[in-house]
Amino acid sequence: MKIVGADVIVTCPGRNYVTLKITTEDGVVGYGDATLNGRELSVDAYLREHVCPLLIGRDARRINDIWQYLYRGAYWRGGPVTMTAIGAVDVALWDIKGKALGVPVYELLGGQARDGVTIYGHASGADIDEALADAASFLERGYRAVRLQAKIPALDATYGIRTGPGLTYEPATGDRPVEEVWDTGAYLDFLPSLMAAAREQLGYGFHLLHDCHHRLTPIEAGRLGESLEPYRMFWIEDATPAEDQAAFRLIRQHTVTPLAVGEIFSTIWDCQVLIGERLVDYIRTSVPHAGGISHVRRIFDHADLYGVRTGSHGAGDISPIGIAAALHLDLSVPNFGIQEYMGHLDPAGEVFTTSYRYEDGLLLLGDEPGIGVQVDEAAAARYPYIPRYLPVNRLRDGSMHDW
Ligand code: KDG
Ligand code: MG
Repeated sequence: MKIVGADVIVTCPGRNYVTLKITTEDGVVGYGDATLNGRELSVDAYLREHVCPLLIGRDARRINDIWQYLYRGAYWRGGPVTMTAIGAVDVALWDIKGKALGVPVYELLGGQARDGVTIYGHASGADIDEALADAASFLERGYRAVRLQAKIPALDATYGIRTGPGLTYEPATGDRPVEEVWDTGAYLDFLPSLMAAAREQLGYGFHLLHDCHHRLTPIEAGRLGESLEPYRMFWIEDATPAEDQAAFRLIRQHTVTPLAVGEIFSTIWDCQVLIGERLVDYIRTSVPHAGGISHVRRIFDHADLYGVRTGSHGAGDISPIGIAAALHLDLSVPNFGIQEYMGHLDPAGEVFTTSYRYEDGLLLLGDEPGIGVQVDEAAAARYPYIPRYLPVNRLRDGSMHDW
């Protein structure tokens, strides 16, 4: 089953997506998500210049060998660009294998361990009332878990907040990063009042999550976790800059609020200490950014040994292909925790047709062979790439601050 084509499709149907398309000699086509938010063209170039030519002529059935060839065979291994590129190849090959055998990928992973995948939605608002109204609308639609963010009153702008009622927030805007002012003290003082209001008005009958976006020091994270304990958070996410695994030892000393981290991790080595020392409760590595289904499955297996559950990243900058790939893994692993899901705004639906569907707080996969996402290349061509960037943060004195 020789690979005869490996092509990259870059498109911006509402936001930028990079898709790898692999074609075999017998005409089977597989797709992988190669989107790396704000660095889209670096993965496009890595694939086109350094990976696609090496795929031609290889046997598409040998996913493990191709993965090892691209990872072990590269002197400059690891990192988000390389691992996103490898992830796209891996998912496209799983897609091909499923289509060739006529089964959905989750069947190849051992079959379903659950009926559907519990997701959490993103609720936010310009103030507490607006954020709670948004959260209530998720609960009315059947969601059992909601991430809650609200604008910090003392700041002009806060990342992760939708721009108006009825809208979802878009993480990347503008052809250069917007500069926002960050104030940790104002954030730490405000957040308990948001979560207190959420529990008071919406009750305890749903999972409540919050994302700190890597902005705290370990002791600040400990203080935040402790201050939120009465509100029984499902997790606080990315409390401190994620590359410092040892920081979580200090956070753990101060709070029993569950911790999640890992959306920016690329390999199992990035979370080896975090998992092995049980320093986190949820690991957020995602299929597209951490080497595909093959590698993230290893991370999840490692996590299972230590009682750490999965909670994969699923923001809108992960394409429908990346989300679908995640769902196949979510459906099959023993230690599934939760899956983030922001959805995709139109006109993404013109380019990507998915077989997964929402029902009563869950995403359900059908029995379509492979990953279950079709790509309309003519539609993709109507939406050329547009440079878009996430904002950056400075303190009030002008210092750059962490994401
Ligand atoms: O590309 C980065 C975004 O996906 C990220 O900022 C969103 O933190 C995020 C999340 O948890 O969805
Ligand atoms: Mg996050």
